[in-house]
Amino acid sequence: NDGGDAGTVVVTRTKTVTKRPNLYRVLLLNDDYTPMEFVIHVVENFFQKNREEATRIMLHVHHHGVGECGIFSYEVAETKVTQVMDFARKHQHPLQCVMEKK
Ligand code: TYC
Repeated sequence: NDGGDAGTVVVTRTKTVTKRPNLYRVLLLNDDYTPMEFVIHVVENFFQKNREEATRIMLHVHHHGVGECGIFSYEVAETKVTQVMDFARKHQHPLQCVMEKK
């Protein structure tokens, strides 16, 4: 050998490091005043559920006090909460929407 790199083979192996995204549940809370129809509308329009699924979620919240509308990254969950809260306020309903870390 001449002291150069002739005959040297470098093998590089890469270890994949995957980071699971932090996920957040977006929840609706029950109250005595928000109309059922309004809640169904919210679930259909902000959480892309069909009428049947939206009705099921609304009734779950109505009977159990709280219910899940979806699971999202932090940014998306925060946007959903803001959109729902702004929409409820605009229509003068006390509907509450919150997020919690999964
Ligand atoms: N409890 C309300 C009523 O009887 C309906 C309702 C359901 C309100 C779900 C809020 O997140 C809610 N009109």
